[in-house]
Amino acid sequence: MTNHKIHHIQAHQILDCRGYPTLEVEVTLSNNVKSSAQVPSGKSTGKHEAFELRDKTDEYNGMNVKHAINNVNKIINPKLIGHDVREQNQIDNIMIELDGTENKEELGANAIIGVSLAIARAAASSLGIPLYKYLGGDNANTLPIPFLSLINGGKLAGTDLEFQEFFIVPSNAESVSEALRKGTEVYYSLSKILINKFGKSLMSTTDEGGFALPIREPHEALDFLEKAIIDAGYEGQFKFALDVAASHFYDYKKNMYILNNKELSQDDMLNLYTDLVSKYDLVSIEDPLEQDDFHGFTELTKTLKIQIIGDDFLVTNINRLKKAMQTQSANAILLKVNQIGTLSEALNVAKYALDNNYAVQVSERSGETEDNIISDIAVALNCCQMKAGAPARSERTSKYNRLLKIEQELGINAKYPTNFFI
Ligand code: 2PG
Ligand code: MG
Repeated sequence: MTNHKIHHIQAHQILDCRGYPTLEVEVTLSNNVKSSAQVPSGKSTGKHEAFELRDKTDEYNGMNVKHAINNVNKIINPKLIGHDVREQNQIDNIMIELDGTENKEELGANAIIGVSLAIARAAASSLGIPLYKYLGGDNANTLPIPFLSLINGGKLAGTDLEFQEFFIVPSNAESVSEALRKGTEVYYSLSKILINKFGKSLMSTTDEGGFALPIREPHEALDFLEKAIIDAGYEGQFKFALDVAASHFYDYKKNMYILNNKELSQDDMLNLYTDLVSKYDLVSIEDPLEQDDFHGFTELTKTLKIQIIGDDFLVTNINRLKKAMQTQSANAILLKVNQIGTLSEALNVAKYALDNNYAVQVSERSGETEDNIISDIAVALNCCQMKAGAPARSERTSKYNRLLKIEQELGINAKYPTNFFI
């Protein structure tokens, strides 16, 4: 009789891909199974996200997480010892109650999510099944279409390009491995184009491994992507997507978007998107408007008729998702586990979305670690889409590599969607 009880939980500090401290949490069970999880961190965060606890001391420029680590080791650990690790919901609820605040500011969402993810991994290991099967059951076998973020601006780059992410979306691959191969080849051809155009010294990458370019206009970035696809020999085999992250260039006093020193109203933004959709094969836009503009999202979703994803807008939060559904604002939600702070809450939001015809895109954070749990979550949900940055740099490729591993493991049972959008 296997004993799946929690024996000990221990957090320690590691560094994320930006060199900032974060937590790694290790769970040890009575049967000696050990599993761990590492906690990611956002930079272009939504104002309604769960609270990330940082120490605000001199160490690491105020970014240390000793307090959050202490909360895991001294407060959460003693409360969870002896609990059955398979009781994910119950364990998450204990932590939510222990924290006692609306946005997890007492213990820190970074402390809580680290435990929550490590618990899920330990349960799967203890049962001897892969995590995607543990979370999604026997039907968890659809690999997601990877949204590959090749050019970045906004808060993820030190350039004048305000839109945050420009993606290529493989649209006619037969498997995730084929999609990744073609996407990565486009990344190589893009880098050649950029060296020719701007010179080697201007080649720099951003927080997510995409390129940082001395350009300002969204259409310039899309033109580079189009050319890179053609040069790689894949004309017509990719579509495009954007994460605009519009809140960060919204002026709350003027109620205007400030793009390239011009003031744009909500209508102007809608016209800009309509124009881009008519010129490029653009199939998905994330956060096209300011994060509290439900009315604007309704208008835009109705008019553009493509996938509109809420990230800062919906923050993986069930209440905001329900409000969006009532007002028909957006038609997809970005799923970031640390935005809400427990795995159970994140999975509930995702299932609620999928059950009600909202699409779900599983996402990394700009401050990532080598942890690849989001790939298992994407497969568990059969949600058909995932973004993890550029297909370069280990904190990104760890996720894509995990998809390749799952594809191998599933063998002939692996499915790959022909389409992701509504
Ligand atoms: C986003 C993300 C990740 P961050 O806005 O979607 O791509 O950025 O993790 O900084 O919120
Ligand atoms: Mg975003």
